[in-house]
Amino acid sequence: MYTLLSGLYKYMFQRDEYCILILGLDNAGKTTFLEQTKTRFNKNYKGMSLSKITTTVGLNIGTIDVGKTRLMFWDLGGQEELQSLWDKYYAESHGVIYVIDSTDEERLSESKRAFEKMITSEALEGVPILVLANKQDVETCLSIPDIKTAFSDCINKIGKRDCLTQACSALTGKGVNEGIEWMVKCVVRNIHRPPRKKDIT
Ligand SMILES: Nc1nc2c(ncn2[C@@H]2O[C@H](COP(=O)(O)OP(=O)(O)O)[C@@H](O)[C@H]2O)c(=O)[nH]1
Ligand SMILES: [Mg+2]
Repeated sequence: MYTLLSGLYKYMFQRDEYCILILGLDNAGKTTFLEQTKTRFNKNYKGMSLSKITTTVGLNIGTIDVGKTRLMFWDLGGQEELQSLWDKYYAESHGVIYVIDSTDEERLSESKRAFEKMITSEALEGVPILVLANKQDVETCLSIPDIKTAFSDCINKIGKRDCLTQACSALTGKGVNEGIEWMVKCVVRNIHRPPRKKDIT
């Protein structure tokens, strides 16, 4: 009887919570993506003006609910000296969103190096990765095939995990819902990292 009631309580009042890291070089659009996501998924959220976002030093946190799934985002600073802090968060995370600035060809190889270092980290084994080719609203930006070619020697390091490259504009919101919905599906079915159980508040 107790099991039945506690199961019912959990069904009614608990939600599965997943931690998602938002990584990528500084200026890639991570914080803009987080604000855009919160604006789209939280009905009453009045976000800051996207054009007024400034460099992140430290960490931005945001939460969205998609049905009974709660995603908690950690948007970490991407400057070189802050990248060394990323791996402190790996063991806690259920998914990674890696943001690339598709207009910055000059720093593409730097972004690839940071990506490679991240995906080869043992603490992230099996964790789904959404690669966002951001700033696709800029006409002269690199295309998805261009970016996939530049990142091609990372492919065999991705291992057994879900990985999707999604064209996106954090500024206009294009591709944001598709990316988030994909991530929700992946974390929910990933049996290697159980969610945290949280009472609905
Ligand atoms: N055109 C365009 N600019 C963007 C987009 N996303 C971010 N930006 C701009 O890129 C700059 C850096 O964005 P920010 O979110 O602070 O990057 P972060 O350092 O990765 O958090 C800002 O000037 C943003 O307005 C996008 O999708 N399109
Ligand atoms: Mg930022």
